[in-house]
Amino acid sequence: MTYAVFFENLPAATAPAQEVRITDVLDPDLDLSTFEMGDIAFGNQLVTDLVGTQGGYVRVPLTNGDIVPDNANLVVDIEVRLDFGSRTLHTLFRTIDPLTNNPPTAPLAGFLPPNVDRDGRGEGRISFSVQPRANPAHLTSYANQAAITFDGEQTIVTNTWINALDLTPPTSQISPRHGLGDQPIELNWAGQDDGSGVKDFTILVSENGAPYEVWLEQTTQTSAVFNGSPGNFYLFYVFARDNVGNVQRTAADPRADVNRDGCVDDTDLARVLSSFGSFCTGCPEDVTGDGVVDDTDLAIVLVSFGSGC
Ligand SMILES: [Ca+2]
Ligand SMILES: [Ca+2]
Ligand SMILES: [Ca+2]
Ligand SMILES: [Ca+2]
Repeated sequence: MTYAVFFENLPAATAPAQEVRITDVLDPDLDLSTFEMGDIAFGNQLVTDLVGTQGGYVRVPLTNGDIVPDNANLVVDIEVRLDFGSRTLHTLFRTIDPLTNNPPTAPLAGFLPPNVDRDGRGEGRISFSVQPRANPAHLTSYANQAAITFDGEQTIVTNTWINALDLTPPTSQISPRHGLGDQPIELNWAGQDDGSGVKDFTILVSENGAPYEVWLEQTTQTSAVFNGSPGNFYLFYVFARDNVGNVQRTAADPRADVNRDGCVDDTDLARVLSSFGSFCTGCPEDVTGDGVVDDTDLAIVLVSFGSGC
């Protein structure tokens, strides 16, 4: 995960900022050993010296003397330190007069001028990346919030940015699951997702027991009317996708997944065997939908055995 913390010396400020301090306590679910600094920027300067490190120090000559006349020959010292014990990233920008190694005495000297016209001259950022701990649990969340202090004044906290892991696919159902093409078939479907939420659905249809084909792909609709051909028999199947791309488990030939759990296994086989020879209309054990549970249905389950599991 990559984070950036932005800061700005407000356009209404009366003087450039000489010192900016940023602290950021990193979420307990992050693996600090994977921490790496990214680039640092302020005004028109891009500082890449600390990229890939876990901290360090860099001295950057100020180049904004035309905007801030008092800045001639000044530098900004940037120090980044990751305290593993408190899980805190400390970043300090300090304007320094290299002749004295102290902050400049001119009151209008400083590395970050007021962000006049919002043109970027008074903006800065730090960036870093850090990875989640290994094998995170579903719904683990990663919260980040930084605190920024200008010239020892009041501390401003940023918005809290939250990322959450969604590791499980959604589920969905369609009704009815079968119908005759003699009249339009009104279909309704719905889905549930634990995490990011259902994004869309794909609806499959099987005509007269043939393998399923896509009817509606990745639709956000939850109902539609299917117009078939008179005398033909149709089976319907839905699977859903969530907002981070987890797709509901689906057998390669969904006809064979009698109990609709996404996997063709001995449960499905047992249901076909226990109904073997019986007549039914639209029962899931009648895989082909021809009204009888027979060896054709059994063969489809056997050929698909293990699919989606
Ligand atoms: Ca957390
Ligand atoms: Ca999910
Ligand atoms: Ca199954
Ligand atoms: Ca059949």
